[in-house]
Amino acid sequence: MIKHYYHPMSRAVTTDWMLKELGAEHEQIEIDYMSGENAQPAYRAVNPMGKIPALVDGDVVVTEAAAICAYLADRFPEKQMAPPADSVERGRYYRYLFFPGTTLEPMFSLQNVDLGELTPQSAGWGDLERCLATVEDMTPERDWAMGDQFTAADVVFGGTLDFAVQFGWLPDASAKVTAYVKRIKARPAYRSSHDESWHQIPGG
Ligand SMILES: N[C@@H](CCC(=O)N[C@@H](CS)C(=O)NCC(=O)O)C(=O)O
Repeated sequence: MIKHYYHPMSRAVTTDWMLKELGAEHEQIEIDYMSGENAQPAYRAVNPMGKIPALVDGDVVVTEAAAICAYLADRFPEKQMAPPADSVERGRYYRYLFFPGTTLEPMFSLQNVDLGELTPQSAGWGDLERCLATVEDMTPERDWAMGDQFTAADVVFGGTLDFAVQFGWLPDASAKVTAYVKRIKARPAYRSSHDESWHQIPGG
C-alpha cells in the first residue's frame, strides 16, 4: 500500500488532499518533525532532505510535494488529474506544477518572511548540509539519473549541478558528483549549447 509520510501542520496537507481527490488508499505515517523525528536516520533514509511530505509506493520513493502530486496523477490516470502526456495541455500543466516550488515560494519567502526567522525547518530548501546530502543521494554512480537512458532529469538536475560547480557553490563536490558533471559536460548537445567558458571540465 502507498505510504504517505505526513504531518497535519506541514506541506503534506497538499499531498494528503491530492490522495483524497484520487480516493487513493494509503497508509498515513505521521512524522513528528516538531520533535525532530524527521532528522532521525530512519526518516533520512526515506528523504535525505528530512522534509515532509514523502511518498513510498512499493520500490518508488517520491519527495517534493509537487513531484508527489505529479506522480499520483500519473499513477491513477483514470481519475484524469493530469492531461495526457501527448496532449497540447501538457506544457501548460507542467508550468503550474513547477512554477510554485521553483519560483513563487522562494520569492514569497524572500519578500514576506523576516530572513532571520526563515529557518531550515520552514524554508522548502532546508539548509546546505541536507541539500548536499540529497544531491549525493540523487547523483548516479554511473550513467544517468534514470539509468542507462539519458533523460530530461539529467538536463534539469545535472544542469543545476553544473551551474553550482561553475559558480563555486559546490567547492567540496564528491568524486561521484564531479564525475557526473563531467559526463554531462561531455555530451555533444551540452557542448553546442554552452559557450566556451562553460567547457572546462572540473577534474577533467
Ligand atoms: N520542497 C519541499 C518542502 C517541504 C518542507 O519544507 N516541509 C517542512 C514542513 S512544511 C518540513 O518538513 N520541515 C521540517 C524540517 O525541515 O526539519 C516540498 O515541496 O515538499
